[in-house]
Amino acid sequence: MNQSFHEKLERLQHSYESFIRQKNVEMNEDHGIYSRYKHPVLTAAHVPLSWKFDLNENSNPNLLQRIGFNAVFNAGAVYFNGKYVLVARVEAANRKSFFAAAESENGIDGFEFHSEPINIPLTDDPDVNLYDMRVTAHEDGYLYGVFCTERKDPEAPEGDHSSAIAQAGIVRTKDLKNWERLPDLITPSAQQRNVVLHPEFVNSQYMFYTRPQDGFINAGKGGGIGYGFCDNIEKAVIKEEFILDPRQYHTVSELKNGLGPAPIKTEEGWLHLAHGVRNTAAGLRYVLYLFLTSLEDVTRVTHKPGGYFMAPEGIERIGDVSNVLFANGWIVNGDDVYIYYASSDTRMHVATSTVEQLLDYVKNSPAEVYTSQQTVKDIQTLIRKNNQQVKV
Ligand code: M1P
Repeated sequence: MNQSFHEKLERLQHSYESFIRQKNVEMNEDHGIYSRYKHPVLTAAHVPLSWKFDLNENSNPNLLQRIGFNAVFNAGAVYFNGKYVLVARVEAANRKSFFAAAESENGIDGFEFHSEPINIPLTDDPDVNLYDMRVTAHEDGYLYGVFCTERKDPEAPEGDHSSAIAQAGIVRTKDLKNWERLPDLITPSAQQRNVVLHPEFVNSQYMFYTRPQDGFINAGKGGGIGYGFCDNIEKAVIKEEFILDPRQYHTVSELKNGLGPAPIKTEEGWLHLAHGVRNTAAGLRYVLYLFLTSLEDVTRVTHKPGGYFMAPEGIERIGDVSNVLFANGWIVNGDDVYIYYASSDTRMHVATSTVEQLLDYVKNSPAEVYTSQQTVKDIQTLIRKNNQQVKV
């Protein structure tokens, strides 16, 4: 109990070091599409001690934590200089989110934060809160970060301290250390979240995936995952938005959806990871799904399996906002794919798969059907195919 400052510090450092050096363990799952891992890859407990404690005995003789951290989640991801880098949403105890990069040698364990969080420059209209960066390595040579920037709604009625305006902020870097802020994206929609930059020019223009929404929480009339084009990323204006992947009644994304990371280019099309949201008696449920768009026309969906690809399981179900899986980062390295997903707005996990497995899943799983009867028919088709094979 009566430990000296140095004993307390040594105990803290020892438990922190052994925690971040913990090896991860691949879990076997019968579906064969991807593997989960036993331990989350990045959490509030990974935040360095020097961000939390004043480590000077004179100014902090009781070695009390000075700054608290609530969660680390919704990370963008990029393979950079031979390292797997996550640009995570770190939420301090004061509710403010900011970005911090953490890197690992193998992408599944050993993630360590860079020495300091990322300081995003302000625009003329200062942001109150920043979150959910999508990192895109664009063919123009920059790494772009497109993120949600939030400010209080100036039209909020007196006494309403919750209404906010969400828009897409844009930064770019070449070294993940110095970030240049560009003007926020302008679109025809009242609010935007889940905006993502496509990695290649399309007809010599920058292409953004959008998620038009009427209000801060509700997508309202916003029809789903959208897209639009702009000529100049340094003053990005989308004049017209189109819908790529609509929301539909009685699907996993009937309430809202949003693109995750920038799509992966494969020989058979652009592979997209997205989240879908539906309402339940227990609140909103966020799941992940995949779809493929054409290489010739990136705005044409060629394959989309019905239902979800990943849904919250076990401990993933519980957190600050429970029953949520959200992914805005993945890394492809050769054929291997590292899917970085957050659970319940609390912690980051990894799931691994391959381009081959994901394309097989996307192309050969039954497409969305809209009735119970058609669902039964899909199952019967599979059973009868299997029965025929048994007879042969
Ligand atoms: O709380 C779940 C998620 O809610 C929002 O996502 P969306 O706009 O798609 O509903 C975001 O605030 C996201 O950060 C959060 O994880």
